[in-house]
Amino acid sequence: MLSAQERAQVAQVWDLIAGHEAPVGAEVLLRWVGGARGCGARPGSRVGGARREPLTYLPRRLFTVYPSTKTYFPHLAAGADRELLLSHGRRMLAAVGVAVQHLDNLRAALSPLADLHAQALRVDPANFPLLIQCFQVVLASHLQDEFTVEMQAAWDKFLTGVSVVLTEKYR
Ligand code: ZNH
Repeated sequence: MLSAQERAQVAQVWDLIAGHEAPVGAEVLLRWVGGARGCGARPGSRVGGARREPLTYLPRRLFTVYPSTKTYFPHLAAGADRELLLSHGRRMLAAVGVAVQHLDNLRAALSPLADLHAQALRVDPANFPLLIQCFQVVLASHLQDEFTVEMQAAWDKFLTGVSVVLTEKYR
């Protein structure tokens, strides 16, 4: 499904965020309000690195832009429990990392996660494009010019492929 060039672009972007799964993943859901201590801002890191500080945080991500998505995360959406938000962010992005390593084999690699979303969580598939969009906004806001239009296109296609797998076991 992805061309060789698209695969390379997906891998390049992953290399830039790998190691920051928790803050990046949490920020896809809810952007923390605050300065250097906000999600994703670790001095010296590529994501929110020194060059780009201070970051001005706007609380505008999935839960803010698409409030209906909060219904799935009653324990997280208020943003009160930052550790919980980071831990879900880490798990979500770890799964994306697994997908990056298994581009040829997404269906098998994500099969247990597909069962979970279809059978236990029953997340309406319409929510996936919303999360994908917020994911790209987070990447663009942190990586800025490093996140080229080609990378965005590749990443969009990749995340759409992940979503297809995660939503195809619904009955
Ligand atoms: Zn999800 C969970 C991933 C989308 C909702 N997730 C989850 C997890 C993971 C994920 C890894 C964990 C699991 C375990 O623990 O075992 N997701 C994911 C991905 C994606 C997603 C990769 C895409 C791309 N989700 C989604 C959406 C939604 C969701 C769109 C809605 C809106 N999830 C969810 C929930 C959960 C999950 C609700 C549970 C949480 C808790 O538990 O806390």
